[in-house]
Amino acid sequence: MRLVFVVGMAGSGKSCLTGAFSEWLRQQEQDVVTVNLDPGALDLPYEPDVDVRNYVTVLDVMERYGLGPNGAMIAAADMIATFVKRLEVELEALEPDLAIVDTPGQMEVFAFRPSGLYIVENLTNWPKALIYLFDACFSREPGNFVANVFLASAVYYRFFIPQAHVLTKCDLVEREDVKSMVRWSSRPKELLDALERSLIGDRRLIARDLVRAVCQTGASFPLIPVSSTTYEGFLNLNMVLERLVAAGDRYTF
Ligand SMILES: Nc1nc2c(ncn2[C@@H]2O[C@H](COP(=O)(O)OP(=O)(O)OP(=O)(O)O)[C@@H](O)[C@H]2O)c(=O)[nH]1
Ligand SMILES: [Mg+2]
Repeated sequence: MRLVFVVGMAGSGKSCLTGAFSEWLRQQEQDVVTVNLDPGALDLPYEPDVDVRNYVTVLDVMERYGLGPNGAMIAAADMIATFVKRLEVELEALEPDLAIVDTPGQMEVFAFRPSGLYIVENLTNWPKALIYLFDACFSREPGNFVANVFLASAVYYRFFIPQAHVLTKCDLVEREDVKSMVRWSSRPKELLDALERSLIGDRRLIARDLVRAVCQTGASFPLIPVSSTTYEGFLNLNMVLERLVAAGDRYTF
């Protein structure tokens, strides 16, 4: 049994990837279940097997405590921590080979509040990994790509579990752009060259320093291009996840 958390910026494709990748894995005869940890989700593109909204929803929290949507989102995400044991009982009863966990829309609520770390550490003692999503539409600008690299390293530094990096929505951008982003992700020199061409002045200097700082940590972010619409790249993603979790070590792909 393994647990894989799907994390990325708002709208980066977490829920679609959870739905499409689980569907693809089922077609490969894998025993996979989906977990929704987003208490604010209204419509999901999949039917979760375990759903935090059975315990807490953002709408309920808004009504009960008179909070606005943002405050209620934070409160609801923190409340999830108190339901971890119940979620775990549900998951263990299903005994899947793999559980894919969709996380709250606003990544910072999950990644940078204490409750998110508590959930990742305490939801089962199964081997765990994380998929960090780069939205191809957002990341094709070199400056945005660097911002995403920085966020991906912050998430790795935060959870410290094996982390795979996925370029989502590849069906929406040109093939050449996909190739460029994949090259930037494994060859920092090419990313630095792209920054030279696209940014000027202090922004260029800062972006360059950010890339170098991430390189110095030794973390690497080779991107796996995927599409939740065409299922492109799911074979690669599955292989990387199997290697990551089997290795039982703490490093990134
Ligand atoms: N064409 C295409 N659209 C995608 C893909 N993945 C996601 N989308 C679209 O991107 C939008 C956001 O996708 P979601 O899966 O809801 O993203 P999310 O990260 O779960 O979003 P929040 O939970 O609201 O932050 C939706 O309109 C999806 O239809 C993809 O691979 N291809
Ligand atoms: Mg979502």
